[in-house]
Amino acid sequence: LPLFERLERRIVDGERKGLEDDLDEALEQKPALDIVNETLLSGMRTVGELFGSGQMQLPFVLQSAEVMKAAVAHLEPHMERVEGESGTKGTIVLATVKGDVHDIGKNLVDIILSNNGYSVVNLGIKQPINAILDAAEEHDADVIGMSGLLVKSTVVMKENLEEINQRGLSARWPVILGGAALTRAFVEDDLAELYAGEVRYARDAFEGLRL
Ligand code: B1M
Repeated sequence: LPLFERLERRIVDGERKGLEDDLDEALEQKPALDIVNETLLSGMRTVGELFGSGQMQLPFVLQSAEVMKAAVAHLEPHMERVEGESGTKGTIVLATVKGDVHDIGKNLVDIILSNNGYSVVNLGIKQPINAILDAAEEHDADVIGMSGLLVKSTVVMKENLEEINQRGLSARWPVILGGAALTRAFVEDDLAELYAGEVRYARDAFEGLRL
């Protein structure tokens, strides 16, 4: 297979051997972020479709995710960064919500924001709202970012916003929400209506950066 098709295939097949060599070759032709966005994410989309239609079993999805993570880790040092202002633009506390283990997208958001001058406190996966609010307080965060890929995570996000409201903290923390199960309309119409502060939807890591 040609290089970029082979790389995409590696994600789908969860084939790690020779990954780094292919990525190095790809880096000679394209910026690291283009490789992520055009090739690797396309492979992950295929994995999602195969899994969703019952053509791929969970352990293989996990393998694909591992290869995806290894690829992103290999590419990260090559990603463009804004020099000389690391962490000076503001602080975001970032977490995958309670009950959800998906973290590839969240970690991409971390990389993109960190490389562009924001300080990111990445709490990891399955984070209850208490932990998110404690970290936001401790780090004097400017924004809270929540990620979730499961449909049930959209419910958790709603409950989290209600909890922030109830604690009277919504004016203090604007919230950015992202993840494949959300829609812009759900966040910016339904959730924005119930949240007393500002809540916005980010379709991808770059929209997160812009917000
Ligand atoms: Co799971 N999984 N998974 N999974 N998985 C999905 C989400 C699913 C859609 C697959 C499918 O059925 N087609 C489905 C959810 C269905 C639903 O809820 N209706 C699903 C399921 C069902 C499950 C399990 C329940 C399976 C099971 O156990 N039977 C289980 C859940 C466990 C749990 O969470 N409690 C599970 C487990 C797993 C693995 C562990 C095997 C693995 C995750 C590994 C990991 O993350 N460390 C996995 C994977 C890999 C997927 C798919 C195939 C790919 C997800 C991914 O990494 N995409 C996924 C299919 C899909 O999404 N269509 C699927 C690449 C990533 C870069 O995209 O995270 O969307 P994404 O991030 C994007 C944007 O959304 C955005 O930016 C990123 C791009 O720039 N973004 C943000 C994300 N967060 C943001 C935050 C922001 C801003 C932007 O600001 C705060």
